[in-house]
Amino acid sequence: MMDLSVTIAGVRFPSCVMNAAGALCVTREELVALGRSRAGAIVTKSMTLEPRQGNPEPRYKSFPGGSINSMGLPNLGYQAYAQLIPELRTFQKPVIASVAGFSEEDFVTIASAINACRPDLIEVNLSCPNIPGKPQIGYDAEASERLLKRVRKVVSVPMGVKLPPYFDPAHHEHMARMLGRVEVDFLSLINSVGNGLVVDSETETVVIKPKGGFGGLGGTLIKPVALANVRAFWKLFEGRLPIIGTGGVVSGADVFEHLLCGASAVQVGTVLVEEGLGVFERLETELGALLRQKGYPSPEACRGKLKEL
Ligand code: HRO
Repeated sequence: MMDLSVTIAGVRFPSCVMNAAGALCVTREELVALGRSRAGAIVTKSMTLEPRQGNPEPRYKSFPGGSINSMGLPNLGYQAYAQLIPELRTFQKPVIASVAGFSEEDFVTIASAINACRPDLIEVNLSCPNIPGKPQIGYDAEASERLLKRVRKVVSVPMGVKLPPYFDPAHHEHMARMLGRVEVDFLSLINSVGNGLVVDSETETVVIKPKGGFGGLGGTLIKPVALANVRAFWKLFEGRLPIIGTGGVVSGADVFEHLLCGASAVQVGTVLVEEGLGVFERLETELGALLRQKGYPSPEACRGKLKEL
């Protein structure tokens, strides 16, 4: 089996495939299971100040081509994750703590307390699409800059930002200029494509309950959006800011496409929920075989090497 380890912001990952925040990573049991699995890291559910039940069910549904969710940040609250981090650090892989909140103050409080537990990295989630009445912070560059500058001051471990998808080069450029003014160490691209609507024509209904059926889209159908965002930020930072690609990874070939676009590693959400923890070994096998067949000795060897016509 090919060595699929990678280094991001100075941290070594034993494999370049890990879970996406939100996917099978809310409870202690789920996080420990990720630790025991072949996942390249343990990424936590985005945490808030208080424990949360999340939105009413049904709130996740898969369909041919992807998934829609409006979980509403169900999580144990940051103090529970702070207590868990020492145990999670005993697995031989990085722990990435995903931090969320409902105000700038929340993010600072949580990031500061979690940083003190020394996760290997912190991912600041600026892109939850599912809180009624709360727009995604990542669509407001000025608010994002204010928040990230405050969080940066209290975080000493490598700090990354989980961004929503953008659909215009002007937005990629505007965000990249903002991120250049904040010392971020990596990017996680992309969160779900927010506020999609899936309809069941048989029952003539929406398929999830919160927000009238609107929710974040994931899975195969968002892969081109994810690849475009990985590529756009890779180019804007001239390959000097590590990117974790998320969106539409179902096969080793999908991982390879993210790497070609500039990702250093990838995260899996929908396919992990649908297939379970065995997905990590399958993706490693598929990616390893594909890289070997193409003559690449490592994931790093193909990073960013996408050819243009
Ligand atoms: O919990 C959620 O509803 C959720 C979050 Cl926080 C997020 O960042 N992305 C998503 O698709 N769902």
